[in-house]
Parts: sequence; C-alpha cells; structure tokens
Amino acid sequence: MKLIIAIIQDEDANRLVSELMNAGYGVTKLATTGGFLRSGNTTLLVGVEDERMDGCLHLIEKVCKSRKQITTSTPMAAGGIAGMYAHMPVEVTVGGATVFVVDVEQFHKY
Ligand code: 2BA
Repeated sequence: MKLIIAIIQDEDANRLVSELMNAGYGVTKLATTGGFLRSGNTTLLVGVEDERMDGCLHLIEKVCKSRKQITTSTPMAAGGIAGMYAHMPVEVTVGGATVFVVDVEQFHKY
C-alpha cells in the first residue's frame, strides 16, 4: 500500500477530490500553506493499494494545472540585502502538483 501526498492549488482541489472520490479512492483534504509564497494551498492524502496508484497519479496529473503567480513577499524580498528587493515583483510558476509517494508499513481502521 502507498500513501500519496499531493500538494495542489486550491483552485484544483474540489474537482480533484470529486474525481478521486468518483473513482473510488479515499481522500483526506488538508488546508496548507506554501513556505515560499506564504499563501494557501491544499494537501491531499490518498491511501491506495499498489495496483491503484498509477490511476490516482494519472487523475492528479490530469486535473492539476500549472499557473503563474506574481509575489512580492518572498523570503528574499523580506530579508534580502538591506531590503534591496523589498518591492520587486517576482513571477513564479506554481504546480500543477507536488506529489510524494510513501510506502505504508501498516494500515488500520478501528
Ligand atoms: P510554495 O512553497 O509557496 O512555492 C510556490 C512556488 O514558488 C513553487 O511552486 C515554485 O515555483 C516557487 N518556489 C518555491 N521555492 C522557491 C525558491 N526557493 N526560489 C524560487 N522559487 C521558488 P511548486 O514547486 O509547484 O510548489 C508548490 C507548493 O508545493 C509549494 O508552495 C510548497 O507548498 C509545496 N512544495 C514544493 N516542493 C516541496 C518540497 N520539496 N517539500 C514540501 N513541499 C513542497
């Protein structure tokens, strides 16, 4: 069994949860915050049998889009050389999805 941890953008979360549930996956949705942008994102936990992992990854890849975001509140902007870059906008491409696949040693439901 695997635990899939997928960090995705809020905009994609509802659709991805629906698609995963419709396909019979169990999903837990967490409200999370990205360390770089310091803005909200969504983390999904999906426990899957090994043979269903590829199907789950395929849905994540299908639904999650990459988007450009402009930020002025990066760590560099906040703490850079004498605040030199404090108000310089920085464009970053976020997502589609950052996915970790972890082996599950044990799985219990009580
Ligand atoms: P954030 O940390 O808010 O990062 C948002 C986007 O900012 C990143 O998109 C990346 O394009 C850019 N970025 C991040 N760190 C940067 C840096 N030091 N310099 C320049 N640009 C930087 P993604 O790579 O698609 O990541 C989206 C979100 O996924 C991240 O939000 C974070 O919450 C999570 N994430 C990404 N890599 C991770 C990792 N290795 N471990 C844990 N979480 C991760």
